[in-house]
Amino acid sequence: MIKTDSQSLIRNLRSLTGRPPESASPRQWLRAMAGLVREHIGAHWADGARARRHAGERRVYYLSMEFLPGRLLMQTLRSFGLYESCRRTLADYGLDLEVVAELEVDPALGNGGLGRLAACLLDSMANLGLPAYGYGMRYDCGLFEQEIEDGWQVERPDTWLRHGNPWEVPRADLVHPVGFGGRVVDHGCAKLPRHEWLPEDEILAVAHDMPVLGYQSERLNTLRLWSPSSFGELDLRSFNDGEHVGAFARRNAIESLSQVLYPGDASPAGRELRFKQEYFFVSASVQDILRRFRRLGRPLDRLPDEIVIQINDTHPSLAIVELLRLLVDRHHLDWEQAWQLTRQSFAYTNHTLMPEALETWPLGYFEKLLPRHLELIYGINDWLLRDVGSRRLNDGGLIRRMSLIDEDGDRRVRMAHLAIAGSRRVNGVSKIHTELMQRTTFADFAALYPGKIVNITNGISFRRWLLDANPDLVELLRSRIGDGWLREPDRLAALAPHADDPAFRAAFRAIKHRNKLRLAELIARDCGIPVDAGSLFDVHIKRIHEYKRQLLKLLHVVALYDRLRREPDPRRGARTVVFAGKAAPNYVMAKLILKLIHQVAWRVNTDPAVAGRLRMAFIPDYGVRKAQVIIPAADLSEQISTAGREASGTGNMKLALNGALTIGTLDGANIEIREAVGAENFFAFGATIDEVAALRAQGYDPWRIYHGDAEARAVLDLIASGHFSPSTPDLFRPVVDALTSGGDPYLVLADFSAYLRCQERVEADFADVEQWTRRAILNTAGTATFSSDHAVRRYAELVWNTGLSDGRAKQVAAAE
Ligand code: 26W
Repeated sequence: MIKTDSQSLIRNLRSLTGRPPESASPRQWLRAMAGLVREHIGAHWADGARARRHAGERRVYYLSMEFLPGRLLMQTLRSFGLYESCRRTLADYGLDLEVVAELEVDPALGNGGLGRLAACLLDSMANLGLPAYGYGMRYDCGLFEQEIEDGWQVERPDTWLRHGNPWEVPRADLVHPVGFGGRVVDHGCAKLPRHEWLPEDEILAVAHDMPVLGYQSERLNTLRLWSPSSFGELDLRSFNDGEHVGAFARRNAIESLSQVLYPGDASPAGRELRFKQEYFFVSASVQDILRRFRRLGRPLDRLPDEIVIQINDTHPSLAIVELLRLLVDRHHLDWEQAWQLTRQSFAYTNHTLMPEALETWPLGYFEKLLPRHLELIYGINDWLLRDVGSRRLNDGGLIRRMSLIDEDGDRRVRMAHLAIAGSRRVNGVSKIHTELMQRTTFADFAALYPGKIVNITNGISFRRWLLDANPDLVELLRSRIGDGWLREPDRLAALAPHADDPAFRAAFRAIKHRNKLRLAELIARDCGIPVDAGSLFDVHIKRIHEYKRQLLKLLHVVALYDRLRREPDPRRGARTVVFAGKAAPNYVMAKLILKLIHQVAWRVNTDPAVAGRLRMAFIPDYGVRKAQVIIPAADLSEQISTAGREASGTGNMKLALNGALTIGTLDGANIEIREAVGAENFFAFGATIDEVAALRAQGYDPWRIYHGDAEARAVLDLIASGHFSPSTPDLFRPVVDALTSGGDPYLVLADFSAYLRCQERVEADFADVEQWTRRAILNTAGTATFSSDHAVRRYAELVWNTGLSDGRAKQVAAAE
């Protein structure tokens, strides 16, 4: 078996790269291994799709502007039992599989939790044997590659397709035209209007398929990514006339659609491009979904029985209008019937309540680019507001508040209202976030449609975040509780009693230590900073955003630094603070915070007074790949958002699963993690959501804290004094101002002293090695409920009605 796999590998190498094994480069071997895996995948892929078509199950379509699937090679080699043969074959030619595998790119087609959640849910759907498709955009450049120059973030294009994508199957045969602009004509009569949209421009969307594998299962789903086709788009006459640049104008315009994930939205052109991207990808997806449905030969009124389309935040919400348009204009259904079918076919996940992140689009964009959709939106709005009126809920302002159109200012479509009106269910991503949706931002909708807003707390793939990220720990777990938890996550709870076994604790600790050494190597390589794997590894890793409060963590570091400078305390344990995360390119404050992190790190790491006690590192270019190294090595997980701001968080789950203790506010999924792992194994601090509201109502005054708390004052003064930026002493003035005179909506100073006290407890507790390890193990054991398998089961029950009851899931597991 191994021998034939080895021969196949070499055959792949020759046919895909044209090189003999003796002279192939590591990258060529990588391609050959991917080719080998693809051979194994190929047959299953086709079989799986065919088998499902007969089964007549409802298909789940997951639409997302972001996907962060991570690397696939190692996981798939293991899944198909190819790991050992590849390792040996490569070794025969003097190569190390682990080193070669490092060359695989990590597709950064996403920004944060929402994109990674999409990947975890797809993983679980495949794992549970649910027939599901992911739909997204195939961006030519991922988010961006983050480089650090003199402590500042510099964005470089992330050319992830430079060496091709060995996993994707381009489907030149699968294209859909996507229209923009033009006008709407009415072919009907007054009684029976029949509208037709005549777009001015049409761009072809081409499918590219990526496999999505379940754990050791033969079930394979598809992630279908769209890119615009500019094939043949060259004005040959201009070109021959010497217009070598102008001849490519149209090609460039088309290609710009999929160039980057977040076109800078500071300019109107950037915002319009994002709007076009959203429509482009949902139009192609909805056409594709209808195409597949039509092949079944069922009448259109069966649509909601056969499909459900989950939209990941509002970014794909134009899909609702697109489906309505196709049903009415192309399939000539009556409006009311088409709308009811549409509403039953969609479900919407909300990931944020922050007003600035709730999407709205100016009516002007619709007038210019999607005139027919605008008519349909007005129709939906009429329907919605009639519904509101008929239920006598109106309290005067209600119609205005619930309307799809925000009449204030430049008149915009509220995409969240469209998404709620057009969905069978709406879910929040943690208990508290769902409650806030019901109680605050969407209270009117909750009253109009009782039971529509439901909670499905996020989850994470244990295959990715333990099996792939922490193989040593998986081996240890196998030796004690087997690996049934990879299929039935609840079995992880069986680990808890082992926390009382000193031998198990020692083994658990040894693995953590090895993981810390591995992270120390990464830090030495990427940052040139030596760190001590014996110290407390304290990690704050996530997008840089004021609500996530990297600043609160920084104030803590500065306070520690200041204390140690004044009185070096030999009893204090050593701590290594690790930051990682990207700042949005035009988020000025986030970039300044990132710079401050570097300047504080520079001081801390070079001041002999704190040497051996405190170290700090910022790991550049955070993504799935680096997360897989950082997370298994963490002792302390920082989840310190201002209460009410973090919808859920998923990094918090990954860290707890890998045996980090959390220090966190009572926000998002932290609340549920604390319940699951036990309050005694979680460091909670800070203002609760109600306290935050009360503070705001009273009129939060940061100056009171500044004047009343000597340590807060000392820390802010030290930053303001230019101590961390001697050559430009005023550099961080805006940061200090934001926290004080700016009124700080994120209430950093309000939580400062509680946070410091809580950190003192952390420090004292970390010194008790045995107890700490015990609590770390209980974190791993307690996190079972945060498996994305659970989340998918809940979606299946509460939202999709796909009949994936526990019974069926077990049946699936047993059959495999
Ligand atoms: C341009 C519009 C926009 C705004 C915000 C696009 C994308 C975003 C975020 C980066 C979305 C995001 O990642 N949200 C996170 O979603 C996770 C999965 O539900 C949650 O766990 C996080 O709390 C939430 O911040």
